[in-house]
Amino acid sequence: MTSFSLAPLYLVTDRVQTRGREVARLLQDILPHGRMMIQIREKDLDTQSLLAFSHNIQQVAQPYHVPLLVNDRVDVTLSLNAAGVHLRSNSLPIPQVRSLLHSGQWIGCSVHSLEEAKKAEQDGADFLVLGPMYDTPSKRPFGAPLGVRVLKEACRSCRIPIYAIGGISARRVRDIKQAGAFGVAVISALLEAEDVATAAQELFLQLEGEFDQ
Ligand code: TZP
Repeated sequence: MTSFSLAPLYLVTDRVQTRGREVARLLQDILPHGRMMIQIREKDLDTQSLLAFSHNIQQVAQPYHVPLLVNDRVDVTLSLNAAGVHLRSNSLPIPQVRSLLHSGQWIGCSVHSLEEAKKAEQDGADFLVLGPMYDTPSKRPFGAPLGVRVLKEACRSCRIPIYAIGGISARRVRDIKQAGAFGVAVISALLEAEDVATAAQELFLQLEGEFDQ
């Protein structure tokens, strides 16, 4: 497997949140603007459709050396020889997944509290995605957003990189970085943008900015 390094922008796919545009087509406009990673998160696709979708994204991303992770599906990750798998709270446990992956493949893990973050780090996750940080429509049924205070505590308590997710836009990146996060994970800030190239440029500009800690 090619060795990759983590990038500060983590795009999470949702092919029904693109205003009717193909994710692969949008990526062609996004990828030239900076270093990112992609998580395939298409929970409703059957296995073969998911494999085909992911393979297509992998082909588009490969020339840019973009690490690709697959949500929950260790089998699809292995079949694509992807950079890693992204686990959710009801996925196979981290130690079991670790024993199935090749060395060098990553385990990213979604967490929703400080306690979950600490546990996932102890269990051997390579990086965490903590959220929802701010209000975001798809997560309203699960209660109030965590807010930057919890992010700050998690960044102080954990040594592995943490990405913030949920309602992240370019104008919120400064606060997220000042809280100590390694990066941001987004769906709508990129995939729902009318002009995805400009949206990507704005996010990269903010992510690369130097802020007072
Ligand atoms: N996990 C926590 S919030 C969220 C996920 C998958 C949705 C993020 O979507 P957006 O559009 O970036 O707020």
